[in-house]
Amino acid sequence: MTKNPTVIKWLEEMKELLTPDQVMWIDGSDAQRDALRKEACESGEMIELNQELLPGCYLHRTNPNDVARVEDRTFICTSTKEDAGPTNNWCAPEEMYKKLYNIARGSYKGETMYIVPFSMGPIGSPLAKVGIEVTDSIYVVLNMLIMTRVSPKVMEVLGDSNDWVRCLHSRCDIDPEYRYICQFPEDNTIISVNSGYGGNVLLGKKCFALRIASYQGWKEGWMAEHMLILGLENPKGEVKYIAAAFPSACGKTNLAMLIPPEYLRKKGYKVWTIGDDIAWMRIGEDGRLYAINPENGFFGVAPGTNEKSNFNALASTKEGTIFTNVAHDLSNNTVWWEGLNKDLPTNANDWKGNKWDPAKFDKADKTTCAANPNSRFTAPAKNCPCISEEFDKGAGVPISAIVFGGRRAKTAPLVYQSKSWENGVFVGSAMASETTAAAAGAVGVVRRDPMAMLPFCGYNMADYFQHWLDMGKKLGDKAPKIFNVNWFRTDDDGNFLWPGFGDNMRVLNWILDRCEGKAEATETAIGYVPMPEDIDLTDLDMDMDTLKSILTVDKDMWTKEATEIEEHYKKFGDKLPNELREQLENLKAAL
Ligand code: OXD
Ligand code: MN
Repeated sequence: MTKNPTVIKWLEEMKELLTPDQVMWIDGSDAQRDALRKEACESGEMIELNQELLPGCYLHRTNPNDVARVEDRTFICTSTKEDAGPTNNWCAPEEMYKKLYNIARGSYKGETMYIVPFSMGPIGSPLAKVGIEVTDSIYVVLNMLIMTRVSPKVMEVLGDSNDWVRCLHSRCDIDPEYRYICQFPEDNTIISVNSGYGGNVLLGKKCFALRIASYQGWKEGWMAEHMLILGLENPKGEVKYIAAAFPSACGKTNLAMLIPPEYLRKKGYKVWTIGDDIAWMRIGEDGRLYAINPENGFFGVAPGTNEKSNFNALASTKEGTIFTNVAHDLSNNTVWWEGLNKDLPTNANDWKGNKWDPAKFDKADKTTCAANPNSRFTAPAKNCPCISEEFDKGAGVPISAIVFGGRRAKTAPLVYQSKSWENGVFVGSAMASETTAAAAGAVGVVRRDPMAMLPFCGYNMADYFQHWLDMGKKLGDKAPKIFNVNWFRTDDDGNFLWPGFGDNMRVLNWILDRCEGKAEATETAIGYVPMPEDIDLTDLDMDMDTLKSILTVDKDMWTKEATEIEEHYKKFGDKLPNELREQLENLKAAL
């Protein structure tokens, strides 16, 4: 498949370490994929679903000890601890290689070593990068075929270059005691052992496209961000692009695939999806910031996805999709999860494969769920009814606005615009979300998650903030405008005041109007807030007073917020960029 000496050398090392019985290059062909699907069904690794209702769709169950990303077992292995920074687990590369090689040694015995050459981003795009994953799991191969672009062309494009990411995955014994997800950014290397769960083993995604790529972006002058990308088309047919970062459980996939309210659809407004999770962004020849989605599919959370909450995501799962840890509806050999519809299946197996009793189902008790709360679908992006025609083009789309957001019951207004790029970086660096009743632990606890990158930044986060500031200097007046949104303001009884979902389009329209200098705003201590009449409430059951209430900036709350940001910043010590310290002082003074 290749003459690239660096690839040949690494694969030889891997063979020697892992001692597989056979080696198979994955070529992206339908015939090879079909044979692997068949083999996985025969071994019980996957279950073939109803091929009339869900053609090309399969169900997989992971070990119950292995159902989510494991942040406490995720390491950034740089030469010095300082390079990994205060927000990452760190281990010296030498020590970690030794430990992981000891765990993985001989672990492919009796198995096939699958070699998956993949491109993150359209093959050959100047914004794309190449990786090679070796794995002993057919499930991983089949997921990689959906989530990335796999083809012999990838190796052609790579040629003799050494600019590719080495990805080693071994299931070993799925032993949580020896589970490690390790990034070696200085060596373009990722090693994942003892897991079979998507986020830990589809190494193109979080490990490469965020942790390794953020480090590469820092060194090479571009950005890898935990952001969705969408295009908003107005009735004149003009499309403007927005990139948005939110911590988990804030509706990123829903926003990426939003369906505008009816009155806007009738006028001719449309939303086009480019990506739902990751954006790679570079400065283009015209000086603007261009973004691609490096992925080729969606690895979405199933529970809560339904025709109303996200019609387009659900439609994306109807063909060629792998479901992981959802319930198996035996009545028609399809899948089910909490929130799909109101009809609890009466003849189903739960995500562990045990008979599920709907009579025992209690919404408040996650242990009674049919589907694991973090159950997933791996769906091809091309299935999405609103996928953008720019999705597969390598040039990327010019970003007009960057949007940050979080779940804040009271503090943050529905939307505000930062006062400058530096001020926007400050807003992103202080991003926070409140924990919900859905997760264990106290409700309403604020977790700071800068740019939604806390678990994904592959180097010192203070350097990452500086990199953002440096990118702003390079972009100058061509820089996207930076905004913050909060769909989650509540009244005193905890009821949401903003309808969210498709109605978020009303806010996106204000954001784009601001980018074009078309909308007014009120200057507050934290930034520019809309004039209430500029948020279009047509057909909404919402009065002006409620809208005004969610646009307020409360001085006392923000004074407390400023104190908390100061505390958050202490972690970074002297490395915190001065510009951000100044921004904090400006905020305090303005309050
Ligand atoms: C994801 C995540 O799976 O952010 O996308 O956890
Ligand atoms: Mn994500």
